[in-house]
Amino acid sequence: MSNERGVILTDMKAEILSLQDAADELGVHYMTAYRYVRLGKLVAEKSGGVWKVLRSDLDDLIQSGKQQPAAKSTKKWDQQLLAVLLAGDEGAAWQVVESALASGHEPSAIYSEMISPALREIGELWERSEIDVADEHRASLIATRLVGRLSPRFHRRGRPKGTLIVAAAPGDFHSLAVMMLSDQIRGAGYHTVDLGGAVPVDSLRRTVAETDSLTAVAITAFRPDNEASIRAAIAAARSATDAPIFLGGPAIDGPNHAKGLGATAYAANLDDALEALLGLGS
Ligand code: B12
Repeated sequence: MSNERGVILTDMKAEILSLQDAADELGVHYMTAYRYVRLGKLVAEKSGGVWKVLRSDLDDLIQSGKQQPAAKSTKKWDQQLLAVLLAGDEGAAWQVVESALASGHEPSAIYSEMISPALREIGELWERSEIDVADEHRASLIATRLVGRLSPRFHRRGRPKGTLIVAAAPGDFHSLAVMMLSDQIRGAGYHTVDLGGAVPVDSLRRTVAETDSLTAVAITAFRPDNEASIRAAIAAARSATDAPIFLGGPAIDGPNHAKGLGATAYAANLDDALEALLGLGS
């Protein structure tokens, strides 16, 4: 087993810990440390069926304090973000995000615990006609700008674990969700090709065919009335690769629905997709 710097780990036994030892030093449960590995926060490699962690990588995580935010609550911030998004106040929205960052929250938590829930709430308010569609557009544009500023922070050192293409099918303009998913996948250590919303099927097919060492394709679906396009997009991707094609998003009801549309597997979230990738031997 060798790490990315080409050091033979067998010569560095003292520098290698089990994941349980790493969890003990972090003061967290084994499953929490395992989740850090899955999310790309803690670098670990599997050797002989056992996770191994380099002392230097554990020290990096401890130094950066990245293990702490999980215990913190974003409650205070998510309500504030919702209020300023609804008010259309971009400056205040960035201040809320900056405050959350300053208090130790990671960009991934800002996406999953602040921006996503705020947008879901805004979608529900629109559906109940409590806000105008213009309010929803204004809020989602501000959210897009926040994501643009946070995106460069989803970067992980070292060689990418693989490459994922992320896209939405023709007719589905929910590109913000594609951006957010793409950032999160990049934060977990993969290279991403972000095609955004409403990708024409021929362009998707060509991109899939031209992408070297493709690990998987991730299709997001936010429009429930768009099944024919989703099916066509998946068929186009499938004609150009044997790599798994994941389908997720609020327009998909679960594994049977996803498979019925031609996907390899359903993914409710990034963790599911990463688990499934490992299960498929990638
Ligand atoms: C912003 C928004 C818009 C914006 C999109 C702007 C943009 N550039 O993206 C605009 C205003 C253009 C828009 C338009 C429409 N929208 Co709209 N929109 C939303 C809203 C509020 C937020 C979407 C978003 O970005 N969420 C943020 C993401 C990141 O949230 P998330 O779910 O947590 O995403 C994560 C997971 O789902 C997961 N995931 C998702 N897919 C996949 C795939 C894989 C493989 C994996 C691993 C994971 C994964 O990873 C994501 C990132 O962590 C939603 C509300 C909602 N519930 O989401 C409605 C919503 C999706 N829209 C809806 C509708 C009806 C429409 C319109 C038809 C009407 C309208 N509102 O004007 C049009 C359709 C336009 C079109 N042709 O596509 C409905 C869909 C109905 C339904 N039951 O599904 C929703 C749910 C609102 C509602 N409650 O009614 N919309």
